[in-house]
Amino acid sequence: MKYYRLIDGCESRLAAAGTNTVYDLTSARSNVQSFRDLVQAAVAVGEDIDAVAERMVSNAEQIDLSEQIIDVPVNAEEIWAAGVTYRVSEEARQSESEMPDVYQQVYDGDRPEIFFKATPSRTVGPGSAVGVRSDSGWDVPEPELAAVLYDGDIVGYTIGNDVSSRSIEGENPLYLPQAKVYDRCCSIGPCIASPETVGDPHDLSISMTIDRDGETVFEGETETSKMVTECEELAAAYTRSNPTPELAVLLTGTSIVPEDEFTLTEGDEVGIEIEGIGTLQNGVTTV
Ligand code: DO4
Ligand code: MG
Repeated sequence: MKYYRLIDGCESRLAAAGTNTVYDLTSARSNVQSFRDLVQAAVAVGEDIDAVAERMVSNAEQIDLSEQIIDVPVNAEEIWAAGVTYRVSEEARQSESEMPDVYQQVYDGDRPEIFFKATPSRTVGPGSAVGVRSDSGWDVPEPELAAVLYDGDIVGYTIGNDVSSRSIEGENPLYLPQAKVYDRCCSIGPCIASPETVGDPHDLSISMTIDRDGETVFEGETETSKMVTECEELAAAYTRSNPTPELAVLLTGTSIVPEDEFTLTEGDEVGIEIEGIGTLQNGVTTV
């Protein structure tokens, strides 16, 4: 199943989408208002989230998702990200950087690059604008498969946009936190797909389009099979010697990089689609 967080006035509701039907799970159990509530219920009875949700749907109202306001699908305390997990990312960073060797060493090395990306206050959901920094001249969206972790274990997958300043990171790799962490630097959504729904996370197509003034200015697609380090290994590297929060999101690295001449501009519309999960749409604003 796929799980959506809906805005209902000041409250939120949890919806579950099967193949043809979407159910308002909160209408079946008023204390299940979020993905966190569902996972906690599943952990308490030792079942997976789909099994718990499937028992709830017989008492749940059916809804039309197109009439709903969809929010960030999970209020994770921390969002982290892996880097240089696809050859295309390694090559792009080598070409932008004054210090290219560090990227090759990470791509070839045993220890993956894992970095802090965002807090909830810096994260936007579907339909909201992501940010490009006012002090950056070269910015890109980074379309990434994202794992959702509960107590360090993967409990679902979503789509992440690791919006990044290539000019700031390119100037010096030690500027990475400023290239990566700022207002509206991250988007996740539109839903969380259960591991059973996604199937093999390393066998998914992923594509990105960027529209400007009604015209498509970038289109690219690839496969998560090109990822050099698997999601479980990235999650293990993130949680090792690191007390992780109850809920966290781990972006798994970018697989599509626009050509060097491209930079994101205020007003652009970015669409990222991952097979089995959906499409994450965001505008762009200067922050
Ligand atoms: O090394 C810098 C960040 C890499 C990254 O964000 C990616 O490969 O997606
Ligand atoms: Mg990235």
